[in-house]
Amino acid sequence: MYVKSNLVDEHIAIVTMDRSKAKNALNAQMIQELLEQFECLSVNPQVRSIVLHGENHTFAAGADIHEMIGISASEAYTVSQNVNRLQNLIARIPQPVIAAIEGYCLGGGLELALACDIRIADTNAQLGLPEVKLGILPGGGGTQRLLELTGSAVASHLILTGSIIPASRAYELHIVSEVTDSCLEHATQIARLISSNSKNAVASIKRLLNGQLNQSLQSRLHLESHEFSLLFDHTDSVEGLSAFIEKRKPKFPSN
Ligand code: CO8
Repeated sequence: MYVKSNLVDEHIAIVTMDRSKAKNALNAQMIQELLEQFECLSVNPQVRSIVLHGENHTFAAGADIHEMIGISASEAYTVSQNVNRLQNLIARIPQPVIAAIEGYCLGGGLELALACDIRIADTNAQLGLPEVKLGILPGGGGTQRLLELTGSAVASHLILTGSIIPASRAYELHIVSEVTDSCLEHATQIARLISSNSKNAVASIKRLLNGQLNQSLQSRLHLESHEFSLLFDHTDSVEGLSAFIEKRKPKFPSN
């Protein structure tokens, strides 16, 4: 078993990648186990937010290079598609996923983090897509997700050079939203904040923030109005709005 998950504060799932002897490099078994864990968490009504991190102060040093040597083009296509499936699953599940990035977060490891909703980096983190140095490319969504996140100047620079950058630079480039010296703790604190909000509103917001960028602004605004209006059919909005007027903490029925 390379992936385990435990629940803290009843509502926060901490998913741990643990293949320390290989710097948590993602092999086929680990990708399969991540798929199974996220499938399982997605239908667990108790779980309101998820933190993904790596054991031994390393997020993941990429795809397993040993497993990639000598594979055929069609096998490489399957690897890329499996990683896409995992990333689409992370985007589709109702709970926000926070990547807590310590140490190396390279290649497929960074590509996985890029699929998460929020990325927090430890001051010791080192991030990059060094695939070009191996004669390959970031085939786990990296070229497109980094491009979407940072624009083409930064994405081209990082992917074409294969440079590895420290957390502080990743923050400047908006690849991570915060840098801290207690990464897992801080990510769990963010998960706690999310879990205290309406589960229903959080799921709606996640749907809006994910996967809509290929549509026109007008259709995205239309979707926003649609999701916004649906929340008014739900008792969470009545409770949230009333609690503010009554100067008390809301008790969301969906939580
Ligand atoms: N794959 C397999 N094994 C690895 C990997 C890896 N990506 N990274 C580290 N390891 C292993 C090493 O082989 C070593 O094993 P052993 O002790 O048996 O020799 C062990 O982990 C410890 O590593 P090092 O001794 O090298 O430790 P250092 O602290 O000296 O260096 C580094 C750490 C800098 C992380 C170094 O190991 C390194 O450069 N690793 C490779 C980084 C890399 O190139 N990543 C990109 C891989 S390709 C990729 O991700 C393609 C993605 C596209 C498809 C998406 C699929 C998910």
